[in-house]
Amino acid sequence: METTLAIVKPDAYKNGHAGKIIDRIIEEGFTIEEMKQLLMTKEKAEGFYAVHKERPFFSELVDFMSSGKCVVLSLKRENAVAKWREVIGATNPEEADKGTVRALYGTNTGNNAVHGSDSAENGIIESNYFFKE
Ligand code: FUP
Repeated sequence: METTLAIVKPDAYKNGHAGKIIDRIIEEGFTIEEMKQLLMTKEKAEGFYAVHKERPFFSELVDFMSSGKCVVLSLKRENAVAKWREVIGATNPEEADKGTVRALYGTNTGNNAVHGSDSAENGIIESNYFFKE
């Protein structure tokens, strides 16, 4: 079993999509190991996206992620990382396949409704970042 971290980002949360996204997670066969709602501080968001700190969109990304409540979930499933990325679709919702979470609920690359880990190793690191404090 693999672990991935999912986040219902502030745009999706604010627009009332958290419940539908959590339903989808369950329908797709994931087990929710941990789940919490939180308002990230800027520091928490900066730490989470530290890999992007030299990128031009970093401060906008940190402002967005700390702009409102999120739901953070640690998920388990066979092939969890690839499966969740398939379910959420491309980073830019306009390029995401029809029916994916980002196509359904995202607005643009910055406001793209959800997060998914990009490797099994990061799935564990990111889950620990929120649930082993
Ligand atoms: P993803 O793995 O699909 O979440 O995408 P990335 O790790 O490449 O990017 C993480 C977040 O940075 C995205 F969810 C949104 C933001 N981002 C931008 O705002 N602009 C960009 O050009 C790329 C990413």
